[in-house]
Amino acid sequence: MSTQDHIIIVNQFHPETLERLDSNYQTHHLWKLRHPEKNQLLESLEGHCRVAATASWMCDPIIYRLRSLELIAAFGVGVDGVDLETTQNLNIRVTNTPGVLDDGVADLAMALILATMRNIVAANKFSRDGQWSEGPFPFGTSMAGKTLGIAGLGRIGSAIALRAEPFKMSIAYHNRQPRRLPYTFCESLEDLARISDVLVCVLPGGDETDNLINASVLKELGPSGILVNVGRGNSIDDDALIDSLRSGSIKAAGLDVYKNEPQIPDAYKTLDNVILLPHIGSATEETRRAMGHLVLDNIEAFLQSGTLISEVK
Ligand code: NAP
Ligand code: 8YV
Repeated sequence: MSTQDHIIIVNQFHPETLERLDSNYQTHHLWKLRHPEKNQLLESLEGHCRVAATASWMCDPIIYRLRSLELIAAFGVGVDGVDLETTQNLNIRVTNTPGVLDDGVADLAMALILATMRNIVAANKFSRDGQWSEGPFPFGTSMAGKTLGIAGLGRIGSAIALRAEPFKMSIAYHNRQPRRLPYTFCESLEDLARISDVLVCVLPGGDETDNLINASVLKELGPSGILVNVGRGNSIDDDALIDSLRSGSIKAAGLDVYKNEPQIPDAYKTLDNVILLPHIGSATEETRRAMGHLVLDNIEAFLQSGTLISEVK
């Protein structure tokens, strides 16, 4: 391994991975600089820096100015932070971290499904506030016999389906293309919502998925329906979801992701029937470490042989 290779660290992501990058390469932390200094750094690296590492959900477009840049190694699977049209035009290759986070994100989706169906957060408060002595906690909803609809049945969606099966849930899904799986395929999100008791969104970010979970999908989900989002916040029409939760036209929601993170629309915080998590789907020690390994392995493979382990195509 060469410690002579220069790597731009675009932003702050996983501290342990950043430490490994710092010890393996000559790193340049772009995020620590102000704008004029960023330009100076890029000029000084021109011609002898080929690699940048970034969080997958955000990047700094200034790096596209570095003409010698050949690889952006992203920490995360959803590369909505990287401008893939620009990287393609500039012949910059992009890697992400697929697969290694499926279990972590699927576990969190199950936690949100259970927490919303059994109203776990409110039950905890109920116990602590001494309300039990005044009467029993309201009943929740059983998972067995219910239908879990998965919007975006890819790697993570499949891991969620595998977990939901032993809970005796039936699985239905919507993708652009049906897959060879023993689950019910729905041509549209409305069709999926209509037959779902719980609708889990695992759609990727980007223009194509903007506001796909809208008022008409939520209407089909209906007053006993639950929405969980562990994909990207842009897929949800927030106004429509807030209206639906407020009016009871859906029962509850569990959200891990939002449009303008780390901002969460204040209206959600006024509602008792929504659980709000701070984008922690992949946030376990083990998962984040595995993501970091894949970032480093991609960079090392590229520098050694020009190959990549997980290239975004
Ligand atoms: P994946 O394997 O590519 O699965 C995405 C699925 O979505 C595919 O099956 C795809 O099927 C479907 N899809 C894509 N665009 C669609 C559209 N416009 N309409 C309907 N279906 C569409 O990706 P993954 O690894 O499961 O990751 C999914 C997303 O989860 C990531 O992109 C990221 O945004 C999010 N994520 C969140 C966390 C978290 O911490 N909460 C962690 C990791 C990832 P078709 O191609 O057939 O449409
Ligand atoms: C992380 C994610 O929160 O992989 C993704 O797409 O959203 C999450 O794993 C993020 O990548 C951390 O930088």
